[in-house]
Amino acid sequence: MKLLVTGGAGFIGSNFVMYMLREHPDYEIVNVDSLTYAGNLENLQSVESNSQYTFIRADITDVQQMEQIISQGIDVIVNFAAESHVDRSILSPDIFVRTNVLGTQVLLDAAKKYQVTKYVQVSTDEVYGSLGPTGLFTEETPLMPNSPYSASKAGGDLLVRAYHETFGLPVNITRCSNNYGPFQFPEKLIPLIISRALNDEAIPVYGDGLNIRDWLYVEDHCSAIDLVIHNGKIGEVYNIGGNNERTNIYIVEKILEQLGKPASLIQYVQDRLGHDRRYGIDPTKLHTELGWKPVHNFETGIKETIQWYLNHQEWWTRIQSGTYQDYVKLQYGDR
Ligand code: NAD
Ligand code: TDX
Repeated sequence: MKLLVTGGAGFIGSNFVMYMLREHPDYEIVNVDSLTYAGNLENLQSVESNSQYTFIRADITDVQQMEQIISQGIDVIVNFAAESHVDRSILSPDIFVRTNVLGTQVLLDAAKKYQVTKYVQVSTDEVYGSLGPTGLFTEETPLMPNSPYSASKAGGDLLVRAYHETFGLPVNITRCSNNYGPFQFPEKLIPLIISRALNDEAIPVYGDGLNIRDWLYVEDHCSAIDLVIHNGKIGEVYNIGGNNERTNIYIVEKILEQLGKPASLIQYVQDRLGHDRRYGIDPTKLHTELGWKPVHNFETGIKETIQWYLNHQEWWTRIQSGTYQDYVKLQYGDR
């Protein structure tokens, strides 16, 4: 199988590339990534010399480049490429619409033109909006996105659905809860807490800290996508989640405790605009139809993740200092 992974230099994409090369050593993987601030080739050092793996720097909104790449015998496309950070979408929604909506449409057109076997859209539980204290998101929950990020992801999802209904494109959409694990960019909550705590910097907690997220270890997300690629019923949506709901303040306190850092680092700050109160995924369909089970438990997963950030301080300090962006400029120019 020849797999096109877009956004494979980001957090989940790079974990997925490594996971697939390990689980399916006979597959060819083409990783297409434009290397925005969030794309980091350092994540993929362990597979750089694997002959089954190729990296191409390209933007998913570039029709010519996407057609050129997809015309080279791609069987399956897995689209991870996206602008992914909610706070950034509040500051600059335009790039979110460009990559997450237009980029998806460009990939869908090329997938249709070159008749791929399957197109998988990696989406998020945030498209369903916010939950009250009870209930869970199922695949039938109406889309009610609240941030420019989630609205742009919902826009992408609706195009994927439409290409299936209108043109019969063989698609799946996956909607996963919050991921954590190695190689997550230090703007996201968990690596932000770890990196700031290690520097004895204040930890900004939005609002009352009681917003709830449903956390899943990144490798469990990868195994779910692997199953969807192979066994997902064409046209279906699959929710992915680990039944691990935690308040933000629980996460902050847990990490500070594990690092032996004082609770006085916690600083309550102004709430995020449009801040969704609670996410919770019902993953029954994935369990019953595809037999998926997460293997990482949250308490051990978070310990391992903290240890990973302790062992890879150079990785995140290079990102924070901008050295990595200097390298990208040097290596690729301003393209
Ligand atoms: P990330 O921001 O770490 O990585 C995104 C990658 O996409 C980067 O490597 C970036 O360079 C690349 N990219 C961005 N714009 C591009 C473009 N126009 N062309 C080519 N490449 C481009 O994001 P992530 O956290 O790894 O998320 C990956 C996917 O999973 C996203 O689609 C996101 O919506 C989805 N998702 C993420 C989470 C989560 O908790 N992080 C949960 C559910 C779903
Ligand atoms: O400094 C912070 N303080 C804080 O209280 C940050 C960065 C976040 N938060 C809160 C906001 C959220 O309630 O923590 C929670 C998690 O925030 P993020 O890490 O920004 O994630 P979230 O907004 O939940 O979105 C993530 O999960 C779903 C990913 O970024 C998305 O790409 C994915 O779709």
